[in-house]
Amino acid sequence: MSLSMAPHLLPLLLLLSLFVLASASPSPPADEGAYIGVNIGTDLSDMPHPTQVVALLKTQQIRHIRLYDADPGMLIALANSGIKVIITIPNDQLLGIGQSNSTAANWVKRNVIAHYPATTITAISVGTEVLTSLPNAAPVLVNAIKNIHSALLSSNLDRLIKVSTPLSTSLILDPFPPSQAFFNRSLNPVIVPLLTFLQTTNSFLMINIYPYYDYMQSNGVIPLDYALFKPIPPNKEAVDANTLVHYSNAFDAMVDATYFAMSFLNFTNIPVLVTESGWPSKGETNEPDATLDNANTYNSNLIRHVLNKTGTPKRPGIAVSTYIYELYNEDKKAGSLSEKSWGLFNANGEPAYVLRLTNSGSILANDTTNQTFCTAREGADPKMLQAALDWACGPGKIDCSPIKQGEACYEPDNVVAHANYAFDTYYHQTGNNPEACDFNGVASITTTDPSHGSCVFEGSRGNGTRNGTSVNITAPSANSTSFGVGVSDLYYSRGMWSILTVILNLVAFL
Ligand SMILES: *[C@@H]1O[C@H](CO)[C@@H](O)[C@H](O)[C@H]1NC(C)=O
Ligand SMILES: *[C@@H]1O[C@H](CO)[C@@H](O)[C@H](O)[C@H]1NC(C)=O
Ligand SMILES: *[C@@H]1O[C@H](CO)[C@@H](O)[C@H](O)[C@H]1NC(C)=O
Ligand SMILES: *[C@@H]1O[C@H](CO)[C@@H](O)[C@H](O)[C@H]1NC(C)=O
Ligand SMILES: *[C@@H]1O[C@H](CO)[C@@H](O)[C@H](O)[C@H]1NC(C)=O
Ligand SMILES: *[C@@H]1O[C@H](CO)[C@@H](O)[C@H](O)[C@H]1NC(C)=O
Ligand SMILES: *[C@@H]1O[C@H](CO)[C@@H](O)[C@H](O)[C@H]1NC(C)=O
Ligand SMILES: *[C@@H]1O[C@H](CO)[C@@H](O)[C@H](O)[C@H]1NC(C)=O
Ligand SMILES: *[C@@H]1O[C@H](CO)[C@@H](O)[C@H](O)[C@H]1NC(C)=O
Ligand SMILES: CC(=O)N[C@H]1CO[C@H](CO)[C@@H](O)[C@@H]1O
Repeated sequence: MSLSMAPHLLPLLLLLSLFVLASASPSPPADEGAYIGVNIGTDLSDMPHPTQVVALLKTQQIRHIRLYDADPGMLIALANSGIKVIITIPNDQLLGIGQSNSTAANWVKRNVIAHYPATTITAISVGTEVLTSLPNAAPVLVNAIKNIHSALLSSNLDRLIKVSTPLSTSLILDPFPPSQAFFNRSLNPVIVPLLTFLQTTNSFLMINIYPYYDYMQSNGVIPLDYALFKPIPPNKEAVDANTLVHYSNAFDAMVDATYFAMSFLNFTNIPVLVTESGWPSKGETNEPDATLDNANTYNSNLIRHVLNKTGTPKRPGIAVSTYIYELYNEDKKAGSLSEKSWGLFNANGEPAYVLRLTNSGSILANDTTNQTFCTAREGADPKMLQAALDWACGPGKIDCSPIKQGEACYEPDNVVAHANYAFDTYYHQTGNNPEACDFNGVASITTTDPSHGSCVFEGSRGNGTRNGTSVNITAPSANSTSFGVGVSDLYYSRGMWSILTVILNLVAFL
């Protein structure tokens, strides 16, 4: 069972975002199906400014986020970004809201009405794992939910903004086999009215699923590969003896356990939204499975699994959208090293690891995919470099104006630096075709970003995300349509990084 301690206690934010250009299209890409979101915790010693957080979300094409509060700075920064946000009522405000309609109405006025619809708030999470982390608040939980809903209702927002509350899977007893799972019966006085509310308002059950903890606490009963969605031999699959369904991963088994626990109480049509899931990338010596490789494997597989819309064995094809825990590593978080290490990114916007997401759509795919550059081979003959440079800027038809005198990539003024720029631009124009990075043997592919100062190379994340604290990329979104078709063409033909470069240049220019 997952611990209710650990990663869920801090205030977190979730963000979804559209890449700047996407705001030029009439509507965001289909969110009707399954999507991946990201939680945003803020317990960092150098928490980026909200505008930088939003810039990171945009470059990463993260379009759904969850916040652990309703921070006005974040909600303002998210305005007009198209990013869909779940905001949270912190546990310590539940009592007041549960006891008073007017407190609830004020909360909605201050944190929702003040920002909506510029900021696309899609749901309100009333508390976080209240039944496990603040059991004393259990008696007011459903009241708080209803009061918030009735405040939305009186503003006609109840159909647009869902209300729910994230549960810990530790409330589900006997989760395996899933067909025998049930909610801790002593909580039925809260769970039943909660499910009734979710059903009548077409909302979803929010649940936090942590195969990492299940695995850690299973004393070897749960195989690591099963927790990590790795392929396992059929004879190692977990079989539900009642349904004869085979489970090849812990995540699906827990989602099905959640469905069964609900149907045990006769609720059969409430969708499940996984509000947290993830894997830590670092840990203490007694947390040997909190590694970069396992975190990468879990999150890469989770993203592919969710976006593949396979559903689960009990509900095949039914979307189980999931919010990854979490955007940033949180160095100030209390607890062991693993508690601080759930992030996909460091505070400076560098990916903690390079997700393996080839061919799984756009989210996170291109930014945390291993970046490559094409530069002059070390020790290459300067005359051959000059010839290759002349070719690239001539018959090669790349834009060499940035290496002209006075331009961003002119310094350092030597043939190696200029060839680096020209080779890399050519290489990216061919869609990173390795064969394009040859130039008679004087060029080679590298993963080291040669960008420097305001000279941003093709394929570079640029300052905006390489150093997530240094650039505000908010200006272009307001005027994105003015980029028009030309930019979109560029976008599709040359990949998003060249666009980012264009935007960065534009921002610098403005
Ligand atoms: C208070 O909220 C509840 C729902 O939580 C609603 O049924 C009731 O009518 C509200 N009362 C007032 C005075 O608005
Ligand atoms: C069920 O919930 C009650 C009340 O929160 C708690 O005291 C009890 O330990 C829980 N049972 C299990 C098996 O977790
Ligand atoms: C669920 O429905 C069945 C059949 O209508 C009924 O026998 C059972 O008592 C119900 N269970 C609960 C928990 O309401
Ligand atoms: C994706 O779905 C197809 C069928 O819908 C399935 O065969 C395949 O194994 C799934 N892939 C992943 C990674 O879940
Ligand atoms: C990127 O790929 C290169 C070459 O395949 C590899 O050496 C490097 O470790 C990778 N970088 C990361 C951060 O995974
Ligand atoms: C990129 O960052 C470097 C150092 O952090 C800075 O000198 C340079 O001006 C920045 N370039 C842009 C385009 O912001
Ligand atoms: C990022 O940029 C900020 C402001 O320019 C600077 O203070 C900080 O040291 C930079 N961080 C890194 C990791 O380069
Ligand atoms: C980013 O924008 C915010 C708000 O407009 C501003 O307070 C902050 O100083 C800006 N940061 C940089 C590095 O320009
Ligand atoms: C951005 O758009 C506004 C109106 O939507 C316009 O007034 C302004 O001039 C535009 N700015 C640029 C740089 O195009
Ligand atoms: C959104 C986006 O730029 N996606 C691209 C990510 O990279 C793959 C492979 O390079 C492209 O095919 C996608 O178009």
